[in-house]
Amino acid sequence: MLQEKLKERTLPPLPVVSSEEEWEDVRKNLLRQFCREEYGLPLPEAQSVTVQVITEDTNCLAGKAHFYKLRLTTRVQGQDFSFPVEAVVPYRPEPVPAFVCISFFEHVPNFSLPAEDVVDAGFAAFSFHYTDITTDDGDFSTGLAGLLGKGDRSEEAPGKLMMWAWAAQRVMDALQNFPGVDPARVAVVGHSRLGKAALVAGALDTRFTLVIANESGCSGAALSRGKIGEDIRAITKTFPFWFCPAYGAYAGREEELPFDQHALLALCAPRYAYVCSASEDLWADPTSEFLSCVAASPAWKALGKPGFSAPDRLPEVGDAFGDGSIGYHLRAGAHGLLREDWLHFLAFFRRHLA
Ligand code: GTR
Repeated sequence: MLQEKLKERTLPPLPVVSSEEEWEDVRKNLLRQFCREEYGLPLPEAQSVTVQVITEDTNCLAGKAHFYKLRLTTRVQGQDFSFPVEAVVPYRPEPVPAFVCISFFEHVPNFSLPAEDVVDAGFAAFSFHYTDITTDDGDFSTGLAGLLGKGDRSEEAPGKLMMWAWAAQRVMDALQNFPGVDPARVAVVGHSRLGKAALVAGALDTRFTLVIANESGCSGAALSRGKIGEDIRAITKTFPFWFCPAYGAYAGREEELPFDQHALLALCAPRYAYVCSASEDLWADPTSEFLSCVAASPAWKALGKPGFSAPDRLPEVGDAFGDGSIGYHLRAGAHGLLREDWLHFLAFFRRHLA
């Protein structure tokens, strides 16, 4: 039944590969296409990242965790760019897995980060506030955009999603050597526009072992072809600055895209990906998010991984599919990142990577 539904979407097929080496080449080409047509060219990596502890509390959550208020200073193209990060790291005998949260909030915990649940499950969380990187508007003259982009809005110039993704990668740089954290088990997570940014970060940087896109919708995890709610015309009209200018050419012309968003998910293979939808979030379109997981699955299967494991039907509210390499759940309610979503991420992360 799901294959029939997918046929209606007339997706460009994923390239077929038979080995991880072959996949690496194919992956790079696919990533290049996404950059050129949708998100813009990647920013230069940092030459160095230094971590300064601004304040810390060794008795966080009544003694369960170490809280940090950090400042990360990145050296990039001979210039410094710095931003704040807040973190909780549970006290455990062994290094713990961690989340990098691209966040709408400045502090930890916050309305979208149930830090105590995360800590109790044995995970650390590092969170940065997205507008500390670059403003969420068409201003490309300040913050990271001003520093690295110099106001460039040529066709393939990076949009804001690419810049938030870059910052998540810099947090990942810092985690390569952070007390109590295992850099081999780090997830990147974001909600909505920041779920799109998390997918970009996960596509660019294979050090993220799990990529979580919460209700990322249009130009995130959801298929563009046949999507209801927000489409490329709507998103590039209201938020042209999230993307490279070239993406605007696909407004109302989804069929002409050389890829669809399932291929962005596939760029996580053979690592793990997690997609979630909320039943009332029709603007994001849960069905198109779910079908994207189905369509991405062959990328994992080709590499001998389980892919997406779900029954051959559309999801019902309350369903959670966590057996495969791609996890998915559909919760009741409206657009938002809730504790309920986090409990699913924690269960998936523990099941596959703890
Ligand atoms: C909406 C936008 C979506 C989604 C959301 C959000 O206005 O249309 O693509 O990203 O914002 O980030 O909350």
